Amino acid sequence: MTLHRGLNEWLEEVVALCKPDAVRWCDGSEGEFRELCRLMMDTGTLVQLNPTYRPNSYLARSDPADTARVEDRTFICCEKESDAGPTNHWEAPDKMRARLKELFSGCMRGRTLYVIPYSMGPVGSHIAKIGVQLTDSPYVVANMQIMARVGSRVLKYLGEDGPFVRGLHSVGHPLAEPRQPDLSWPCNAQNKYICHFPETREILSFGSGYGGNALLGKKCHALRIASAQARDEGWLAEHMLILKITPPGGKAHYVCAAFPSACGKTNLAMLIPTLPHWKVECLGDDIAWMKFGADGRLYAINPEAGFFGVAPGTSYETNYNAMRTLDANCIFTNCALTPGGDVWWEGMTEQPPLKLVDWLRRPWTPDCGRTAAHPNARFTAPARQCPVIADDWQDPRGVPVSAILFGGRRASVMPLVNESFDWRHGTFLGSIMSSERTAAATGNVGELRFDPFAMLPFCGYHMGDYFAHWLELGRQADPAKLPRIYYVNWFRKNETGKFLWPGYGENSRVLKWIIERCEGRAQAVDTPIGRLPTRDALDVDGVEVDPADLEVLLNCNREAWLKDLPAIRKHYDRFGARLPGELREELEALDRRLRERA
Ligand code: GTP
Ligand code: SPV
Ligand code: MN
Repeated sequence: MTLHRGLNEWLEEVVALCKPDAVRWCDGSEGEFRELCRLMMDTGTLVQLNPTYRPNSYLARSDPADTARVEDRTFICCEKESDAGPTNHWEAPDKMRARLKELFSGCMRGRTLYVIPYSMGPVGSHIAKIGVQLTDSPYVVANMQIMARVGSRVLKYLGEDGPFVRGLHSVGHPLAEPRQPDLSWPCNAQNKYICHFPETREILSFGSGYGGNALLGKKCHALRIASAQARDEGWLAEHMLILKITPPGGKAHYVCAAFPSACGKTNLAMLIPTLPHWKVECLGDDIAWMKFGADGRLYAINPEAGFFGVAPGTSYETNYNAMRTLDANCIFTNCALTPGGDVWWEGMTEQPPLKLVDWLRRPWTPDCGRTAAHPNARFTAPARQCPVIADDWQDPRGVPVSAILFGGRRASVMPLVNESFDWRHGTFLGSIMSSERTAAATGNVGELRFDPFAMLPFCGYHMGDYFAHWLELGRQADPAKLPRIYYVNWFRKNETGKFLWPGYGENSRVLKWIIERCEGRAQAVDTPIGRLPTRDALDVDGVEVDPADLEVLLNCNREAWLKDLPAIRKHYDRFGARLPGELREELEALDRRLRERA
């Protein structure tokens, strides 16, 4: 219960519309988590994993029609269509509200409506924000408990009139009386709507119970709504990990990195350096909110409290720290189940188990020709359990950022690492990011698309205005105090499709060069595309890379870049008059430099 009038009135309206059987205020306690998990075991939503292996951990298996974010069902509903821009689906707020009103009408019959007050960021931090999600999904409640700071303490902080983002969510599957048995994963696959009203800071999500569609604090609030708020208030809400890196005997630096979904944020955030005496610690793996401090530097917080990470490919070899984070108190979704009652996914062990139950609850053997886990199978894990969580990960002041990395999956063209000439050029590099699509969203895996700043599916307003916002913040800041901007690519391949760079822990070599650049200690060569490491500046001592491959990785390939320019021009043309002139100038300057004689 709360004395917050705005919240009470909104709740009353929603109850009248959705007609739940009961309302429950979530307190965020451990008892509540266990109680809801027991409830979900009764409905078949969860199975408890063998507590000998993973105490207090559960496996959920979703409806096969509800396994990832649905970008084509995601809408930005601002008053003017032109404000949503060419990269978002738009609908007029009134029209969308009317349509949703019909869908939400009676949609919670037979269910409990849960009230989840949550804070994105440490409660009380000047960078943090409050939201309240109303949902009929206990799975969402349990996941939100891990992913955000949830419950009574947030409500108390909100007081009687504090501002909050309103999020209404329903799986869209009412239970007709009397006592219709529930499905193990109720959803409404034919009628998914993930709708954002950035002007009124509201989210309405219907029909899906999965990940970013349903855990509204994450992509819907912390990126789509927050990006619009950040533009209005002069800060940044970004799809970025935050890590802390300490050179041997040196001073710690903080680095943020924006890679598209399933392109390596969780892995980089928890990396174990292969370089001796370098230390990497984790502050966040998916989202960063950044504000300028009184000293003129850019400070970042991780608004989340947990990791909703890609399971396939995660192993003790590739990401030991993630594996250890998963030891207890986790929810796994769409992974396979072993006969001993533990989870498994592709890549977890070198040899698959001889027998499994796959994510579709069918018997599975290694020769059956299907994957056992869904490619977008995920774990939900408390960040505090990460063995390398930085001691200052919850510092309400945030941490000062030394460098920002952009990157994606590019089999060709993009070198291993490239330093921008300055903030404006860095903004240019972010704006032309492209990456092969992954299983994190429904669509064609492998298809190359532009994904500026890894924000294509997450920017809550016109992408051209978003570029302008980045440029504007750079103009207002002291250039000497701005983070340096880099473009990295761990995914370069040879003709046979093999990765040229070993990646994972070896990426510490690239981080080392970046930190040494920030400290003015490492060499670079100017090329048409930016500053690349000189051959001796990148520490490749002991790494297994063919010298010829290294040449490719550290080379500015003028012909390949020139071939890419028409696509970049077309990409820019989409933004029309709202593409900042500076970026067009950057593109023409790049074109000129590429054509100059070497
Ligand atoms: P979201 O949670 O969807 O935002 O994804 P993410 O950016 O956190 O991606 P994640 O770290 O989970 O990595 C996704 C996939 O990329 C996994 O299958 C990893 O094994 C693979 N991957 C991560 N880092 C590297 C790398 O350095 N090299 C290669 N080749 N693959 C990598
Ligand atoms: C992503 O797709 O970038 C994710 C997973 O982090 S989800 O929460 O589903 O958006
Ligand atoms: Mn993500």
